[in-house]
Amino acid sequence: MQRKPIFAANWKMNKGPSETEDFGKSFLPKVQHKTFPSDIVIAPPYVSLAKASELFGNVSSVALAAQNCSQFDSGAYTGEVSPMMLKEFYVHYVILGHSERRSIYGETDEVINAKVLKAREVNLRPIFCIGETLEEREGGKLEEVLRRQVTVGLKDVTEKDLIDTVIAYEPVWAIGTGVTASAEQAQEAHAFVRSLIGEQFGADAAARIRIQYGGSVKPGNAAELMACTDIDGALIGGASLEPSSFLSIIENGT
Ligand code: G2H
Repeated sequence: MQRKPIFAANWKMNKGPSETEDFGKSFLPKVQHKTFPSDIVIAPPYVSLAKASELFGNVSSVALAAQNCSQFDSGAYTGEVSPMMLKEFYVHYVILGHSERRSIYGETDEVINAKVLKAREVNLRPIFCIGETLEEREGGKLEEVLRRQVTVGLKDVTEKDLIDTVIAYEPVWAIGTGVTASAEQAQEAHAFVRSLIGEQFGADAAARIRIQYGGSVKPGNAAELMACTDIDGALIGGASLEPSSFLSIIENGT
């Protein structure tokens, strides 16, 4: 099964509107009027989405993502942003369940599941993040953790909605640390996640779903990781902040 790779820049809490504009000025000429064999996604902070949609809204090779969304439609939820609000900024994807949301903001598998379902109600495509801590891996709990995150996080998702979802496997010990999972470690985890999707949604869904790798992806390691059978692109933090570095990862990994 041929799956289109997807490279997504997760800027985290970096780049307000003016820095987003600077990035756009440098990145746009490199991607405008070009077709790529992969999907390219940029996830700026909420406050930079208006600027990003102004810059990239008409660029067919680039889609926008939000880094989070509420599990509710509207109402008394101070500080929150609903999936419907994001649609006004030409946002097509939303990162959900990132380990920083899980560990710093206490998001549980159940909350992440509610967000996935709410995002799908308005056709946003979740980039659904999973991954184990070093302690869990060393304690022999890798498969148990991934199984729980996938089973609960994707509960009640239909097969059709699942195909519009991207999974990002991000081992927590590799995030922002400069330590990358080896290609063997990453491939092994990706194959296991694909088998979990097979159990929960069937063989066709397992063959079609895209599973990105995330965790210290750089221009120098992208090719080796992306050559693995079950790795379909990357979710990139630090190395996506520089236009040339993000583009090198896309080019080296495709
Ligand atoms: C993992 C990744 C992007 P980085 O969080 O989601 O960040 O590439 O900086 O490890």
